[in-house]
Amino acid sequence: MSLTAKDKETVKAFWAKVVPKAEDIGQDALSRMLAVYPQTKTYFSHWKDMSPGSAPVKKHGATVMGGVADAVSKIDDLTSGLLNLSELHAFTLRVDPANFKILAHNILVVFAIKFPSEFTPEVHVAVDKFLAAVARALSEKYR
Ligand code: HNI
Repeated sequence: MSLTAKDKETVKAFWAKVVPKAEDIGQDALSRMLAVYPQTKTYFSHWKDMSPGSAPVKKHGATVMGGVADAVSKIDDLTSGLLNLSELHAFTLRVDPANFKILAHNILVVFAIKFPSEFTPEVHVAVDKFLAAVARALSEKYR
């Protein structure tokens, strides 16, 4: 399902609230992904410590949220905007694209926890569509 103009505005407005907490959200989402979907741990076996709140989890959580922030700025053309990142995950990192949906789910869960009043059903729908579109764009180079 593609994002309507209204969805895009909703995502951008919500993102303004996310930005100050992005690092926190990133590490929580990543920690949850690794704990609840342990098959995702295979990609991070080079880290010294994969436990929740560890230095690499914090750092990579911030990196991933930086990637999502970049995607917000490219919301009108995610496919070409995320082509380089897709190429990296497909050819260099060899991440199974099923994992993009798993991370998106964990990001949504953390949004719901951190923003209990702002994360309305309307925001939920728009952000869910956006993260699904990001996952699709990241999967582009796998074809
Ligand atoms: Ni992902 C590196 C963004 C999902 C495994 N990832 C990055 C980088 C960005 C990024 C940005 C740093 C790129 C660089 O160095 O130039 N990743 C994103 C985004 C999503 C995502 C926006 C989805 C929303 N990545 C995933 C998933 C996995 C994943 C689901 C595996 C389960 N990513 C990696 C790995 C690296 C990585 C592995 C390299 C990390 C490292 O420490 O070497």
